[in-house]
Amino acid sequence: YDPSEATVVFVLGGPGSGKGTQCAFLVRDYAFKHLSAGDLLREEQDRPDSEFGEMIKDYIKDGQIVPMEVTIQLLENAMTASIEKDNKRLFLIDGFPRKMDQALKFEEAVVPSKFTLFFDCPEDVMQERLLNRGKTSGRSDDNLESIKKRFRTFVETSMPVVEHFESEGRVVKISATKLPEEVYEDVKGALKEKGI
Ligand code: UP5
Ligand code: MG
Repeated sequence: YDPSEATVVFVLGGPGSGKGTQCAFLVRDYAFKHLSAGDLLREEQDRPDSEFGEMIKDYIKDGQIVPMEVTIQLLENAMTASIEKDNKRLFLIDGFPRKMDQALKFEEAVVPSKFTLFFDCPEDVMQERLLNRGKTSGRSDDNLESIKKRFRTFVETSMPVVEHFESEGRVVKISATKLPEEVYEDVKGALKEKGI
């Protein structure tokens, strides 16, 4: 099997916009396999014999984007495993691509995405959610200093990816400020329109 047989929906949005939360609803109700790039990087970071562990740790704490070779390889491995082991080939790729080079490389070397779900959320709302989550998450980047850096990276580096896809008419924008279940109603409507 190879990942080019897959159907991919990118899930983008600022830090704390609710990507993971909405993906969890989708996995409950649809045949999606959820792949969070951030989760894959954190797993790789914690793998004892990883050659990238220290680098990933530094990038995440600093809100910087890990070099795409690492992230794309982790995604490809996870996609192949999902296709081979579970025969699942419908993917939600959460939190990736967050830089133009990653977007172009992934769509050329792995598979073009079907479309992008973009969760639109103001920074003050995201900040409150992340600080709140930080009380229990144990995530090294759920502190005010890292959060500010993540916002900056998002605006400067990741929004251009969303705008690029938008210019091609390949983005469904969803307002992410309502209750999780209310946001999810809009997500389901969007998927229906896309034939999923
Ligand atoms: N919450 C969610 N929805 C809510 C709602 N509608 N109303 C009220 N509360 C809501 O939600 C965040 C919090 O808000 C939770 O407590 C939730 O209950 C609540 P969540 O669903 O986790 O939001 P999400 O958008 O997934 O936030 P996350 O923090 O995961 O976003 P990031 O994009 O910052 O994190 P990610 O894990 O994707 O990336 C982390 C880092 O990894 C990056 O900064 C980067 O350094 C690195 N990375 C790369 O280098 N390359 C990649 O390709 C990907 C990541
Ligand atoms: Mg997440």
